Amino acid sequence: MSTPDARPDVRLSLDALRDLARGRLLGAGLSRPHAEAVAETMVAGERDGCASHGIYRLLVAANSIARGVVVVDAEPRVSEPATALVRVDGGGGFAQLAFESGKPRLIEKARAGGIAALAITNVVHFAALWPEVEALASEGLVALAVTPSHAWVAPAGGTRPVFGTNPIAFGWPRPGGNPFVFDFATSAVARGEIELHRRAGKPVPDDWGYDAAGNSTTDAEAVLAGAMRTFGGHKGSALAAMVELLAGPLIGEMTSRESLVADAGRGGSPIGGELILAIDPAGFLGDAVAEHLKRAEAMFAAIERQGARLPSQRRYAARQRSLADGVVLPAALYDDIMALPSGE
Ligand code: NDP
Ligand code: PYC
Repeated sequence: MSTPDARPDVRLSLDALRDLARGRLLGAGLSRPHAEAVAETMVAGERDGCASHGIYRLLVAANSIARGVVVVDAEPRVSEPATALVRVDGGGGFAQLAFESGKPRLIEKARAGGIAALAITNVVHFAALWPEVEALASEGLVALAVTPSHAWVAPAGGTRPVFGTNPIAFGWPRPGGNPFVFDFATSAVARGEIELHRRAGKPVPDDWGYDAAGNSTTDAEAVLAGAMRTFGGHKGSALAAMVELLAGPLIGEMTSRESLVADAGRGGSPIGGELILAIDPAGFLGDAVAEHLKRAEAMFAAIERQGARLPSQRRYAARQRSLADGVVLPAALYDDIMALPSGE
């Protein structure tokens, strides 16, 4: 990969970015349905100013494909093991198409029964979770999504990796507005952020992780080779364990340790599952939904009245700017992407 230089950054419209992403994913060998689904999440990440899970992920996805971690033409298989459950076997492909395949039945079941769960299994996962919970909350549902990754993160009190970076994403519908959404790793920061620091040759804060000997370090490369820290000490550590359990053993899928073993040193993205819960507020509240969603709005207003911001507000503002002006890619990243073969 190239190092940062003084060349000008590259501005692209979202349509041009989508074409670029789809073309490179096809060039890497992905089938068209996968290439379109995967490109969409990368474009959404870049559009919303999420650099660690935006178009940079093209390099990550291409690497996983090149190393034989991904079934490039997998066809997700949807089943319904119980009234409130949807299961999608992703067939070893990327997670995005598996989610798209299960989403319609998840929504229908949540509306019919008040609550439903989607277990996605047998997928390769490199993406942010907010596009999924935002999509469900935009349908009027409350949503929670979790997925393990590779064992990169030490439990609080230890210095050797056990957990993945294990994100938790939550979405809440807001009448007449964008949903309330948060989505963060249970590690101090997403691994992608440390990778971006390494690419840029920048040090990381000394509370992001340890080197391989268990010492705190500001060297991004050393943290990547050592262990990351959980956020919030024992609290993040327990939440990371919860994510492992919910999207691992509960749905018959791998923990982050098992995912790393399955990777067998190839350096691909995490392999395993994801659990998504969807709750229809009307299931609990019936005709009183509007009244109680209004009370949620009062809470959001109380947060904002203090000058504090809601999670996802920065993202929605970035989205507006990107829709109007396109996005700007660092020259080195653009060059690395352009060096990938195009399939269009
Ligand atoms: P951050 O620590 O940056 O936290 C992101 C969340 O916190 C966003 O919802 C963000 O909203 C909100 N937020 C940030 N600052 C504030 C603030 N001052 N006030 C209110 N809300 C705030 O993210 P991470 O580095 O932990 O994770 C980044 C991404 O990495 C996530 O999308 C996650 O899904 C992804 N990831 C994926 C993994 C996988 O295995 N697939 C593993 C780990 C991470 P906003 O966006 O509006 O700023
Ligand atoms: O940034 O930690 C991360 C990550 C892992 C898998 C996808 N993103």
